[in-house]
Order: sequence, then structure tokens, then C-alpha cells
Amino acid sequence: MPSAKCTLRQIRNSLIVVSLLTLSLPCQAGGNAQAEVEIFKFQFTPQEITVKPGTTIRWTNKEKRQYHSVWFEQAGDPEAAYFFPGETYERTFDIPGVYPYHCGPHPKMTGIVRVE
Ligand SMILES: [Cu+2]
Repeated sequence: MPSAKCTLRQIRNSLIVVSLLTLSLPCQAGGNAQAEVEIFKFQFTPQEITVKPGTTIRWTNKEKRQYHSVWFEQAGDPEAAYFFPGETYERTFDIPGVYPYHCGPHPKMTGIVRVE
């Protein structure tokens, strides 16, 4: 039969777990992205995304072992850093327009961001 002490400890441990989860979520979210694109099997999904000005989009690499990049070359961005499975890339779009992008090491991987 569990003692009151034991039960309290279990409750406390549960609260610690909940606190840790709460604390770690904003870190995993990595800022305030409002839209998501997944990268898997050499594809951006969704391939085309429409957002409002001021939106931050987050790309997440969901591959098993392949790195990628998200490069807005036509917008004049410098070549973007590669990011690895489990890592993310974020970019904020303030000005309405059409922003095509591609993966640096795999130029056939393309996507479009529409800001309107
Ligand atoms: Cu790639």
C-alpha cells in the first residue's frame, strides 16, 4: 500500500517532468515560427506555401541521414548553411512577393513561398 510520502514524491516528480517539458518546448520550437515545411525524401512539403507578411517559416529536416539547405538565391540571399536531420532553418518574410528557393547541394529540390 503506497504511503502518503511516496504519493507526494510521485506527484512532485510528475510536476518536474511537466515543467521540463514546458521549458524544453520553446527551445525545440526555436523561436516563433508560424508555418512549417518538412524536408523528407528530397522533397519540400508543402512544395508551395502561402503566408501573410511577417510570417516566420520553419523548415525541418526529417531525413534519416541526408543534409539539405534552403537557399533563396533569387532573392539575393547568400548560400545557406546545410542542416542535418532533426535540425531546422527559419526565415521571416516581411515583404509580399513570390520567393522561389532550392536546396544548395540538390538544385532539383525546389519550393516556392508566396507572401500575400
Ligand atoms: Cu537537399
